[in-house]
Amino acid sequence: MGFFSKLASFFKGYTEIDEDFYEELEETLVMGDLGIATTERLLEDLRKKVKERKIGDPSECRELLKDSMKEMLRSVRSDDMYDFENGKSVVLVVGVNGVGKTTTVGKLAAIYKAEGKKVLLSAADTFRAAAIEQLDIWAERAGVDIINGVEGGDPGSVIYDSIQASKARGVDMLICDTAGRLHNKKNLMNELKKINTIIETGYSEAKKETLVVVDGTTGQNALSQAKEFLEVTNVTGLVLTKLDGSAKGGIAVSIQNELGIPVKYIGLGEKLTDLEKFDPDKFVDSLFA
Ligand SMILES: Nc1nc2c(ncn2[C@@H]2O[C@H](COP(=O)(O)OP(=O)(O)OP(=O)(O)O)[C@@H](O)[C@H]2O)c(=O)[nH]1
Ligand SMILES: [Mg+2]
Repeated sequence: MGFFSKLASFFKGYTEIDEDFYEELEETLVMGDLGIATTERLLEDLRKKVKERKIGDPSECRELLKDSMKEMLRSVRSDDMYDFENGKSVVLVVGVNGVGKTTTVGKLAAIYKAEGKKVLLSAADTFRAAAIEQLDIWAERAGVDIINGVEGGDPGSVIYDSIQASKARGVDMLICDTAGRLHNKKNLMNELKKINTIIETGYSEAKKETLVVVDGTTGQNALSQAKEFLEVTNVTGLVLTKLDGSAKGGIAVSIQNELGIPVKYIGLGEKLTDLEKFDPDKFVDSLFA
């Protein structure tokens, strides 16, 4: 059951749309991880619709609110947002430690492989012990090849080797796992810049997709994390993981509204098949179901 399902009884508890109604609604939306800015935008939208359409019955607001959320989510999406999945592409997967990057790389590999694409994984997290073995296991599960570096080695050179291998083997999707933690945050961001340069100069003919992975159970923290990556790299999409562990889900709406970047995939579990493309209508319906 979605967090906003409780709104059904909430709407029934009011006989008219007054300031108390808006105030309580605002509290509920903020509690559902929508954040202040997005909540205010949604309420503004709702007030406008209520006024324009001369709505007096609070229960009608439920559908209006759902529509506003759907419109909000659609507005950050474009017809070509999945274009990188067709043709030669590099998918760079970034995010802070523990959010689900490596798992997402494995799941993406399985999806693309099932679509008949030639997939190669790049184990560019050379920092954390056992990160390479972890990705190796995912490569095996998905049935795809992997280019490994050595622990403590230079991530840039793993990326470089992976690009050469992609060209030589006619790879469609090169998916790169990266470290979530280096000695400090500045190091992490500098490393990402280096990796970007290597991809841009070494594989300029490929489409480039940079996915920031955030953990859906961390609420508004996910938003501030994603913002830091936006400052150093050209983020083209978000992946929201662990939604199976959170009933709230409002973060999916607020993060897209506030960053203007679409969530392209959602993680719904720890298994290979637990990754889906984000569907705004389906998602909003499930929040209210
Ligand atoms: N329930 C659930 N767990 C997930 C999901 N995605 C990842 N996980 C779990 O989250 C934990 C961390 O996942 P990783 O893929 O190792 O995360 P990471 O970002 O690569 O971590 P670092 O490499 O340490 O930065 C693991 O226990 C995963 O099984 C998801 O969608 N749902
Ligand atoms: Mg990892």
